Amino acid sequence: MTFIPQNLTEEKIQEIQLKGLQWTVSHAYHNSPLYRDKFDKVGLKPEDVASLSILNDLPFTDKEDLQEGYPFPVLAVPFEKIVRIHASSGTTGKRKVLSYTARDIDVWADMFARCYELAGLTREDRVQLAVGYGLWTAGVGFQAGCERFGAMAVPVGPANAEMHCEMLVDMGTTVFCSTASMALLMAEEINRRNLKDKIKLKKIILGAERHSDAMRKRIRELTGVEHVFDIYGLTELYGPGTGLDCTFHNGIHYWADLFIFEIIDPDTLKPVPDGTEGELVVTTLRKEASPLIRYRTHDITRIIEGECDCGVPLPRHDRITGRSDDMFIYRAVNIYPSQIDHVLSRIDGIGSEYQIHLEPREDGRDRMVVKVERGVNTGTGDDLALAEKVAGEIRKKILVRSSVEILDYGSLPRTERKSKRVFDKRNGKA
Ligand code: DLL
Repeated sequence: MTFIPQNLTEEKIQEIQLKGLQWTVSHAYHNSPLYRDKFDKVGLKPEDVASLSILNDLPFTDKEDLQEGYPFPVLAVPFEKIVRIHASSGTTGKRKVLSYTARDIDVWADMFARCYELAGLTREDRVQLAVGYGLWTAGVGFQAGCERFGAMAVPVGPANAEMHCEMLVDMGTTVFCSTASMALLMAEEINRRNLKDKIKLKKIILGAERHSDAMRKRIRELTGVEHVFDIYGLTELYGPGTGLDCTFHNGIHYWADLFIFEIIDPDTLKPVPDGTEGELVVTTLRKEASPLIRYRTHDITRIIEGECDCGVPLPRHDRITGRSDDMFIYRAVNIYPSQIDHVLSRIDGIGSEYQIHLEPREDGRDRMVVKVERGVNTGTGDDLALAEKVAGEIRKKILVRSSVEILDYGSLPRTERKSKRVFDKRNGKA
């Protein structure tokens, strides 16, 4: 069973990428008015794509292009070739709707099967799916990949913890797939119900949102699983399954024969050297219905150089540390929520869950309140010292003052979807 391409060399990947880029540019130029317009504006024709170095000259696309083209943005095939659409949740502005041909669905299932293979699954595995079905890509993506791979899907969906626990025990589930938030929720539930010894769970595959080292560690401890894998993906790029970390957990292998990943500086829009953090920009090589050319994901990561010890000949990017658009400015300091994650992950005695509240004050100065849960078996006696410690570390590492509230373990909301961490109530913001 090999879904992951073997015998790929760097030269071979570049060869595939150049062919794929030539096909995509020609396909998009001839079939999508949006792309033709973008190319005409910079005076480029498909014939100009003679080497991969031209990538830097190609125009970017961004979420506004998809939103303006609602409901069928960047469409490059006639309607009779579309067999399905998906849409992203779209918290701001219009939803982004992406279309799929039968071949797109097929490529996506293959791509996802690679993830299960990389995570070391076999056909004996029983894979419980706790992600949402419907317009979101997650449910059907995980399921189609599982069926293509040949393991047994247990498609519970985002049901309640009760139902999940029942299925974990009764179905002998070995692999659990969900958002990072749902994985934590379930890990706590497994612990609360003392199910650790009654279940056969070996692996958790989680993604869809940034999560901290502390959160992964907590999930592993509570469930006793061997591995927690980080799966990346976005609706625009088929959905979940664009890559996964291998059992060495040293970066996310991505499918460089299906898309090109570039990392750019989000301010200058210029590529950064390998190893440097920046914004991930993606170009698809085989996508028919909604091809992407230099699409700005706004996700922050870096390319990890060198070969992985696992021997898989596909390149790696680091975990997603945040989004270029989730930065907030507080007292003239630019802060990413991941920086707070990072600080909290390294302090003993607190849990992995937190919220950042930005509030206006009467004197006109804003206030940042960081609400953090006490560690699971920690008493209230040390709250004051703990709060001071957290505030002190935030001040030392991020250079801002904050008020820290220590809350009971489990008191912050748990969700089966993506968690909201920043609540900005300044100047009429939400
Ligand atoms: O979240 C697809 C997905 C579902 C991936 C389930 C993994 C598991 P969207 O709703 O379009 O698609 O959201 C995509 O979620 O641009 C990232 O900001 C974030 N994201 C996805 N996976 C990860 C991850 C799905 N592993 C957006 N780590 C992306 C951090 C992630 N952030």
